[in-house]
Amino acid sequence: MATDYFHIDDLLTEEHKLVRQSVRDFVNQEIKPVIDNAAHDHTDIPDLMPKLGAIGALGPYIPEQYGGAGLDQIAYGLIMQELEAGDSAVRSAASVQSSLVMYPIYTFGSEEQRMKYLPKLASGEMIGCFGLTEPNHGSNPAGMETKVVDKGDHYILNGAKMWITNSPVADIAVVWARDEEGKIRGLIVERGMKGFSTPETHHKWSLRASKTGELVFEDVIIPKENVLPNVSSLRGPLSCLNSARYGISWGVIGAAIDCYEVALQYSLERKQFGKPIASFQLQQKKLAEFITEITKAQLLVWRLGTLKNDDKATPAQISMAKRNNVKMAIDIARESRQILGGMGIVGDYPMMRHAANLESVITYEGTHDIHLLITGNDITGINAFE
Ligand code: TGC
Ligand code: FAD
Repeated sequence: MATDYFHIDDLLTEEHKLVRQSVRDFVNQEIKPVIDNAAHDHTDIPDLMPKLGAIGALGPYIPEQYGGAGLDQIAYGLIMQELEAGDSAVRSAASVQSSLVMYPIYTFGSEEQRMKYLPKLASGEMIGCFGLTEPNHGSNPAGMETKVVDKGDHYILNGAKMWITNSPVADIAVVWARDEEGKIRGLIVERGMKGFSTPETHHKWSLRASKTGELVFEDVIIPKENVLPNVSSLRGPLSCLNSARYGISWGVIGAAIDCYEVALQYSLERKQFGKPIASFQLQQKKLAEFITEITKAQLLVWRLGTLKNDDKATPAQISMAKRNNVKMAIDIARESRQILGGMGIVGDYPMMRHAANLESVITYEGTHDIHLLITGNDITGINAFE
């Protein structure tokens, strides 16, 4: 994968390029050869998390003292891009662990919590998941019903979360719940706690190489030391989403480039009417538009990354990038499949898999329409959610 029409590589450091190359090599060696079968059979990629840990893809921007790689936000984005060129399920695994589990423990956790969980999450020895969405509250997490009650020396947790990436395989879950005062609290729930179960969601037609499930809490006793001390409002979980949405806006460029490069190559080799199909204007229009949209998306995330490095990226800017880039990628996956004709529907080529995966990506971390309303709110000052 080398598509770089506007020489964005000139804006990268040597470290960025080295990180990108090592993740690209990993994806070519460990993911691409097995991903079609994993997606087809709805199975995990063996030892994915320790392998991601070994290449520094879990918590890349978490400081090294906690097991992270201490990299900047551009490096994080490049890692997500390369992983999603393999499959959105692989990027999902890395972004949930990094942005939705390690980030809140690092940002809102005590020093003891950081030391207890972050190194094992960074190495992939421990798998985490993030529970915000509920059966009755997806786009509107402020309505959450999961309840945590203070019992003096411990808390009791009741409720349910739904659509949780990696819940069936997670060792811990960062769970958001409302307390008696109506405040939103973050809790670390551990597998094995009595009353905690994680039923799997079956029959997905998207992200088939990723496990998705529920989190069910029936009078789960939560020790006080498992509560994140430095968060008490919706701002907490929503700030985790900023980090994950940022990663997605880079990641999907990887999926789009994978589709574009396969379609370009195929169009140069496949002959109809005595000529390569790349010589037909209609096919060139598609390919030219793909590279134009990919380039625009690359420039958007590069600038967003520099803003994020300076801690200046706003949630609304991140929403714009997530919405634009996911739509760009899903459109390219669908259109590029057509360039392959009948061959576009078989698993030897990645388009159908990417397109199906991107149906989840355009939905999770805030739907396409929710992100548009976030932009609308930002530019007009009028909240159209309610
Ligand atoms: P609103 O009243 O606007 O805000 C409540 C408080 O939160 C603050 N805030 C944010 N803070 C940080 N980052 C953000 N992005 C923030 N957005 C809002 C806000 O300033 C306020 O703070 P304060 O101190 O004044 O109280 O909240 P609202 O209830 O009107 O909702 C706003 C809305 C709709 C944008 C938000 O709820 C939303 O983003 N909804 C979408 C839900 C969502 O994205 N869920 C994702 C679940 S996780 C997931 O999908 C993981 S997939 C993982 C994978 O496999 O990769
Ligand atoms: P709803 O909120 O019911 O929305 C349905 C439709 O209504 C959407 O089109 C939406 O845009 C539209 N809509 C809603 N409100 C408005 C409005 N005000 N104005 C206009 N239109 C509106 N969640 C987690 O917490 N952790 C995870 O790890 C996680 N992983 C996921 C993995 C997968 C594969 C999937 C599919 C989802 C995952 N999610 C996760 C949940 C995801 O974040 C939600 O699906 C998403 O936020 C949308 O919520 P919903 O499905 O309840 O849809």
